[in-house]
Amino acid sequence: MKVVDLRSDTITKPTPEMRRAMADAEVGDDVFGEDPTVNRLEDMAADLLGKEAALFVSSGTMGNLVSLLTQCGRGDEVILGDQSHIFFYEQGGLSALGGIHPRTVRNQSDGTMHPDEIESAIRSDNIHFPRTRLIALENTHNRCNGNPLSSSYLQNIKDLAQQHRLKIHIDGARIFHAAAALDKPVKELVSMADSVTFCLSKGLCAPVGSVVCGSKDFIAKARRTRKVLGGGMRQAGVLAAAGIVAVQRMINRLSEDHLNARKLAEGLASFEDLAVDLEHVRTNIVFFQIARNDLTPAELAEKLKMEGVLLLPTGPRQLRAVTHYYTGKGDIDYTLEAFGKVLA
Ligand code: TLP
Repeated sequence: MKVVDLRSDTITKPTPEMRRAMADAEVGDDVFGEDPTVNRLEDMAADLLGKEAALFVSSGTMGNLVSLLTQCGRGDEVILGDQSHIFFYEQGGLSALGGIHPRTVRNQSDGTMHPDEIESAIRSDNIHFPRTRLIALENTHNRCNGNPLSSSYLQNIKDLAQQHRLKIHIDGARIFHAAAALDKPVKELVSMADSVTFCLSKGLCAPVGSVVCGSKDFIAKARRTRKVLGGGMRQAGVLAAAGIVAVQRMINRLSEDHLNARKLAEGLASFEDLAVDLEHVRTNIVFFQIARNDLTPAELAEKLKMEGVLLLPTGPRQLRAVTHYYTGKGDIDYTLEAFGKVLA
């Protein structure tokens, strides 16, 4: 049976070109800084994002953790969204491993945190309080409808951070999706960040890996943090080779995924039993709610699975669908037909 897997854009397997590049990759010991393919990927990534340097890491979670552990000390406080991936899905690694205190601010449905709410969360100099060190943003914002954060919003946060001498980290797991949706150069969306992580393995089809970018000094420190976390890889060029193809070939096509997501969202909205916030479907992530009481998300996902469509239940009434390289136009029609059968 044909299967359309919309659970995540992390499910994408490497393309034939990536597999060839992996097989042919020149490698060396990256802990000695001697893997030419890793070095090339890091140079390309730094260039692309307009930063001085970059560091290849195993995952988005490791990229965020390495960044926060490098920017903050024990007892420092990070302001971040209550729906952010770092807060929601990373086992509280920042406090478990770094002794960093998370201070959550409400995420609005577009993924922003209101600047006034951020400002009132910033600690004053008081012996009772932790020290606020950093604001962490997420762009696009996964749990907030995959919404991209605009340049003007990012500029406001930069001004706020400067005024209070705070650092900024961007979890840019899908930063190229944000750039495509906003039609802005990615450099503009990360220029205010002291550190930024982007993922090669979501949407861009590489099998493994993320890249952390920042100043030379920050990356030198981040390299030490990666090592203490056990993330010093050796002949990692076989992985970086796929990452290079991802950066060269996959970024310019992301709008196709956005169009497919839009088509899917509009199709889903036409079912009486489903509710979709169409205004917020701007990238490759579609959240929708079940508007009847006799069907749970797990039951709906199970029924759709029998029809060859895989989705992720994400809340008491909610499911998520994510489009990606392997979601063709025909697959959206196939998915909507499956919904038609299951909801009939
Ligand atoms: N997100 C995954 C799941 O963990 C939910 C997904 O399927 O969307 N930041 C953001 C914004 C992410 O969406 C993710 C992965 C990560 C970080 C973590 O990346 P990995 O899985 O590489 O550690």
